[in-house]
Amino acid sequence: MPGATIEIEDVLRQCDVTETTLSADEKDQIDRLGFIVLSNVMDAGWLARLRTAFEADEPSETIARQTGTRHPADLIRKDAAFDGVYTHPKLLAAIHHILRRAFQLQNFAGRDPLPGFGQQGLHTDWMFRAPYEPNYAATSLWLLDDFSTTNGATRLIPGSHLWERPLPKAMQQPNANHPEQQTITAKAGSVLIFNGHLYHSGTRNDSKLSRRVLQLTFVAREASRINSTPENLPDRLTPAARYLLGG
Ligand SMILES: O=C(O)CCC(=O)C(=O)O
Repeated sequence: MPGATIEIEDVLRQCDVTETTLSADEKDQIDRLGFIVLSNVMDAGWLARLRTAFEADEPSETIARQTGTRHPADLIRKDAAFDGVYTHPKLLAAIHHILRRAFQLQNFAGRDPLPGFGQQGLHTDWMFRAPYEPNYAATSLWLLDDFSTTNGATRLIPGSHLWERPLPKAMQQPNANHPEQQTITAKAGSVLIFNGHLYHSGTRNDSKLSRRVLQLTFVAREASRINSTPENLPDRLTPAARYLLGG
């Protein structure tokens, strides 16, 4: 019905999210550790389509030469293969479990640290918040390549989303390592989802291999800086997809 309002509960239902989309163990891991790795989310055919669409992004090549990291952008307008990413039931169930209220996408782009590049300092994806405050952001990385210990995989500090004090500035420098940090290794086709208040970062790609991910950050709807439907969205997008994009 034109003009009908849609709520997050409708979106979750339309995207096939139910109470059991995540198991009790998965929810517990997200609560305690602040992250989860889901294996085999993308099958070989979908992975191949996503890789091809990722590589079709020519302007990002220019950016790569300057920063050493490619960031293919505007993905939704470029290829329908991306539609199933930000509307995936497991992803939405995990994001809703973290944020517990209406949310939307804040950022959806590729990230590909080329050999020799990609080291970041440990950071969170949202400002530090007091323990009594809710979570404001949640991020997901979709692995288009394997994550190994040498090709620039994500590092994170399990449980740091529950800290009552921010990480000291010196520990946030790219060359600093935290004793509790863990490097995530996983197969292409996996999805890493983490609380936006968890300390994490990309690491330097010390291999000759690529380490492409799709990077999605969701934020609580009331805190989003996107307050209307983005322009020129493809006609094929469902009402749920449009809502998730800020409409
Ligand atoms: O690509 C990664 O491993 C993490 C990237 C990240 O944390 C960022 O770009 O803020």
